[in-house]
Amino acid sequence: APSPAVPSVSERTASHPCFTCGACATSARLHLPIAPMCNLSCNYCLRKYDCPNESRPGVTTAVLSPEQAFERFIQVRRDMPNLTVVGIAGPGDSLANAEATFRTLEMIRAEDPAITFCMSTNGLALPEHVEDMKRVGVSHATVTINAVDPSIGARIYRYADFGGTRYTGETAAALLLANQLAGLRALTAAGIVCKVNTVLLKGINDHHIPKVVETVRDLGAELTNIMQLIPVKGSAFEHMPLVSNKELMDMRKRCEPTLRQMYHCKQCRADAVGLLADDRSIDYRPIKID
Ligand code: CLF
Ligand code: SF4
Repeated sequence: APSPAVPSVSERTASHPCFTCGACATSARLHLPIAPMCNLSCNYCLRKYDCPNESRPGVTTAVLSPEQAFERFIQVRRDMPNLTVVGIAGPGDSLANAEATFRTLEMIRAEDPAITFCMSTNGLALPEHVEDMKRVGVSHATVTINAVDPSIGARIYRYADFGGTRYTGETAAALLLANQLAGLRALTAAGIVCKVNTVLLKGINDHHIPKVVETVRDLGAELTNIMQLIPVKGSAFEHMPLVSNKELMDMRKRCEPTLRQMYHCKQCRADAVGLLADDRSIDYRPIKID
């Protein structure tokens, strides 16, 4: 029997609801919440919520095993003929849970060569995993980069766990940055289409974001997604000043001549299902009793 048509990378981009604005009203994505742990500590994060780098902080997400995630994929593909993308976006970091992430993607890839794989990461563990991403057929990736200067990064990150050691301060920020930039370069060299998410932090990186956008453009990123901070109660940035929609739009417009900007991000949950503007995850989450 002929195998199902495997789309080219540009066809995958055209049907990816985050990378192509025109696809977001028609193409659905499925986030599989299989990645609970994190190797980084961002000041705007409180680990009991979804990773705010990619996901809206909400109620605690039920974490799935790779087998449960595979079952959910089969179920959602049956329910949604317009499903084009499977994404791994937390609730922690996809690569701080590399075993679960790649086992899940391997199982799905064996079943479906056509579905597009998308991964989101803080980038700390990226250089050591680009080969794995290629092997399972990840075509799209998001790296969250909030600063390209360790003295600014030191105000955003509390610590970074790498190679069995916990780093803090500018050492942590410099290590994170080196891995993010090397990882991004390796991804784009491998033909993986990359987006960079940046959280706009008033008084911390607002003046610096154009530099971030230039830097990631030079490493081959296709677009940047400058996002609002959603202050999480109990996090170190709980009382950070809010960024207005106008301030956010002004920053995106200012960066648009440097690199294509994303304007339609919904700051999705780690278990989001369906169209970006119509999250159906409630239909798939187990009923919570507490
Ligand atoms: Fe998910 Fe992210 Fe892939 Fe999209 S979401 S891993 S790139 S498939 Fe999209 Fe949601 Fe915004 Fe992310 S709207 S939070 S940008
Ligand atoms: Fe939290 Fe995400 Fe940062 Fe990890 S990468 S500390 S989950 S915001």
